[in-house]
Amino acid sequence: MACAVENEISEELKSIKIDEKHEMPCILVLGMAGSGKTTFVQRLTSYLYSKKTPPYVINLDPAVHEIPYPANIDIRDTVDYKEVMKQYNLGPNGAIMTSLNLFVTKFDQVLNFVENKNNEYSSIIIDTPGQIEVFTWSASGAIITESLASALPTIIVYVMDTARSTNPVTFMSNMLYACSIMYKTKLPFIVLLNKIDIVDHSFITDWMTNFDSFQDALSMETSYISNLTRSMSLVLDEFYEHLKCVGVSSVTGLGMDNFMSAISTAIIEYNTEYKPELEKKKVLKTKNEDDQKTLKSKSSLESGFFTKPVPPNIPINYATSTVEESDEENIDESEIREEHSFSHFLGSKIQSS
Ligand SMILES: Nc1nc2c(ncn2[C@@H]2O[C@H](COP(=O)(O)OP(=O)(O)OP(=O)(O)O)[C@@H](O)[C@H]2O)c(=O)[nH]1
Ligand SMILES: [Mg+2]
Repeated sequence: MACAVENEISEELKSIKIDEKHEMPCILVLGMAGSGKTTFVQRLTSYLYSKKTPPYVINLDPAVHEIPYPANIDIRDTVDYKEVMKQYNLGPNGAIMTSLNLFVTKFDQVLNFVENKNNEYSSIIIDTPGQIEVFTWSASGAIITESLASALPTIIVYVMDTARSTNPVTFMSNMLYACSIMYKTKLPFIVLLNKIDIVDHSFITDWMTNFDSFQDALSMETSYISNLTRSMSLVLDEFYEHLKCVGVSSVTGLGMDNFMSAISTAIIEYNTEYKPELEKKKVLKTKNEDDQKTLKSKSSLESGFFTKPVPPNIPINYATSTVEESDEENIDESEIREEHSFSHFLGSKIQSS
């Protein structure tokens, strides 16, 4: 059965590669520090190689010491993180952010390069820095995500440490983070419940589908946080409904077939839901830009039409003040004339009465 599924997935990946209409999907791996992003990228890379559908791998973590997979593009080849720390006098997080900012200035070249590889690779996998907020809440992270999403079917894979989520309050805080990233990126989203070789992820699936079971787990908690968590679980109910969760062990490779099926569904989702939205946005953006341009040219035309011509060979400041002064003189003269005629009118009225 597993073998049949594997063959089906591998055929699916081949068709993604061969069919010109299909662009290779971009899998953006995000997650809390130590959740297993890098190990998962390594696992996925070797899985795809074993299916003869090699991926194009990009490392965006400038601070990583060693990477256990062959990276086609490595941020460390472009930016020296330690040098950034020294030269800009920054701490570790500031240096990661600055390194990303420096790298993003070249990202259009990376994108061009990647797009040209469409026929050679099955997908793009991107590993991100451990300090998740540095990527998800920085301008460079947003630029990278948006430019990828507007060019290729981009899917966010949020890696969660299952073994560290057995506490319902910890699980809830992690889910809230996932939720915030999903709403921020507005892209197809997969929650990867990693490290299932340590703890099976069925308890999380249960919590997400069965409200009572989550309440039972929470009953052990006595702090005020448990009440908040209870309310939050009700709020997140709708979020859970549309969420794809897959249990994987990046160390043993367990659950990789399910992950690939989730990716196939996410690609369809991107093409049917997200792409039309993105295209609508693009059209609206170009329309706004065009409107802005015509408005600018119209206003410059109008201002040109109503501006009094500047006499030649006279400095602009001087010319303008002359025009204004002569205007004032005109107003004064006409006002004086009006005053005269009004007092004349009043005088004649008084005389006649
Ligand atoms: N048992 C087990 N350990 C795992 C699994 N995935 C990752 N690990 C371990 O978790 C630790 C962190 O893994 P990394 O892949 O470095 O995690 P990361 O998210 O890339 O870490 P940062 O980039 O520093 O945020 C390592 O010791 C891994 O061996 C897994 O599926 N099972
Ligand atoms: Mg890592």
